Amino acid sequence: MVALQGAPLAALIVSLILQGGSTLSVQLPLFDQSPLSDSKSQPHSSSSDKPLVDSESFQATISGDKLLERAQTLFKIAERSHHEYNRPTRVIGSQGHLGTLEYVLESIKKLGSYYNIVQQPFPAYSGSVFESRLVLGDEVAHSASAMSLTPPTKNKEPVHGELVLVSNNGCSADDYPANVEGNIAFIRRGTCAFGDKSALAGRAGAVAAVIYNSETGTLHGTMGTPLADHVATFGLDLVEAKPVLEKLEKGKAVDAIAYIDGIVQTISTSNIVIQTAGGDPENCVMLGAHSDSVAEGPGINDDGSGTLSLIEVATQLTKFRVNNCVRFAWWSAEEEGLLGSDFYASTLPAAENPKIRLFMDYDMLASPNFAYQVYNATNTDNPLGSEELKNLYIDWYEAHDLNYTLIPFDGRSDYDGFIRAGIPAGGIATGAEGIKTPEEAEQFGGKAGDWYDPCYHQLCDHLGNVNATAWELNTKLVAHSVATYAVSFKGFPEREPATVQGLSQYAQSVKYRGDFLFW
Ligand code: DTR
Ligand code: ZN
Ligand code: ZN
Repeated sequence: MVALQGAPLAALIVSLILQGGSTLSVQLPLFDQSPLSDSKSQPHSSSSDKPLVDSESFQATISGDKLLERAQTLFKIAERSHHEYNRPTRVIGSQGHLGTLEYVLESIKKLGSYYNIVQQPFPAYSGSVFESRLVLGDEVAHSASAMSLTPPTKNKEPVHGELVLVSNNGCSADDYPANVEGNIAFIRRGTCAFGDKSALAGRAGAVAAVIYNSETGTLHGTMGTPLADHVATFGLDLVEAKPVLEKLEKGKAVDAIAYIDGIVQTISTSNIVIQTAGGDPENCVMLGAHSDSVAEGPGINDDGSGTLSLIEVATQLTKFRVNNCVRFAWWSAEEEGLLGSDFYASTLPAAENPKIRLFMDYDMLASPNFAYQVYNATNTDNPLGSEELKNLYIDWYEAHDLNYTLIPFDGRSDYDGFIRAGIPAGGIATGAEGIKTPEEAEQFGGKAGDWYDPCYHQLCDHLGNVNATAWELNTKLVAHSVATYAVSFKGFPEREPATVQGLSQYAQSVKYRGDFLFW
């Protein structure tokens, strides 16, 4: 699970959770940057001296002030990126993100032997598009958007060619006519991923690809994992595509110029996963938040809030004993397309997968114009148990006389890889770029017509961008979710083997990879 490579400046003895749940201490390289600070592990009294965790006492340990104090530390960490990015950020590869990982590790190491810690490295990709333009005939295509993780055009210069209409949805090599070679493929959205279409176009010799939308709206897509065959690829709005399409269908020629200047970098980053030394290792409740932000800002709400809630919950849990094991994860590269959680879930050994009874996602818990949102996971469309988890959140909000709304469970955060791996999942959030309705303003307060998080993916996602009430309250709910399953899975369905039909149904209904469409 952990690749031990490189010549680390800082090597630490970290307990490794082995596949079977046993533990081993190894020299685990951590960062090539500065050695971690010198905190001494606090020896903890044996777990058997402690009271069994109960939800009420555990929730009582959660304090909003402590969360806000941690947020100040996190913002200072984000500021370490200043010299490279001219702004605070915790994007993968930045000092701000490395500092975040260091902060998570340091905070957990202080808790002594209560947890075993694993750092799971994986290759992530980060793309930047500096400039792009698409000209169709004589017109600049204003809706054209270079896909995330697209390669640039050849030599980062404009390429010229005829637009060549690809048959069907361009998901098979046969759909690409011979004259795609040296020209620009014009492909309809649908059936397969944008990255697959781009690779097929590349293999057919296209110099660029344009994928036009099959429904209304702009097409901001991602290529997914970069492949050698990918060519520079744009998404295009249907309204702008239609006149071009009509000409091509009538056999008329349409010239195009495509230009993308950008880079795709491979960055080695890592997930951090910790597990209680106590509790039944065959039955784990797992929860996660993402440690990275977008490049545009420090990500204090997204997902500093979830990251810090998990640190605080993990810290307070050490006052108690657990019956079932509790596993926390801080995912990396969520913002690049859920890469860390996807890597973890898709590489779980077959014997390990069933030990995770459920996964709970905590991404954006403190939006300033918040709504209490619960992912609308069901047992019909998702692995059995997802609905019981949804009901746990609903019951808690109802018991506290609070309103909540159900939001689509559509692959926009780190639960996605778990559902694909057949593991029940769900979670709560407080809203991103969506607009608060007048009804929601009545239910939750705040401002109708504004985004739930007006600073979503922006520089202003800083210390002023959290609602302390929502954050503390939701962190208590995180504690409740942990306490409930750490005590017992009574009434919670046994894990079922994932059905191929169920998984393909989910895969077909989910079009997002994090913040981007991917098919
Ligand atoms: N992927 C998250 C934001 C996010 C999670 N779920 C939703 C639902 C609707 C909009 C946004 C989100 C991020 O890290 O940006
Ligand atoms: Zn985000
Ligand atoms: Zn997020």
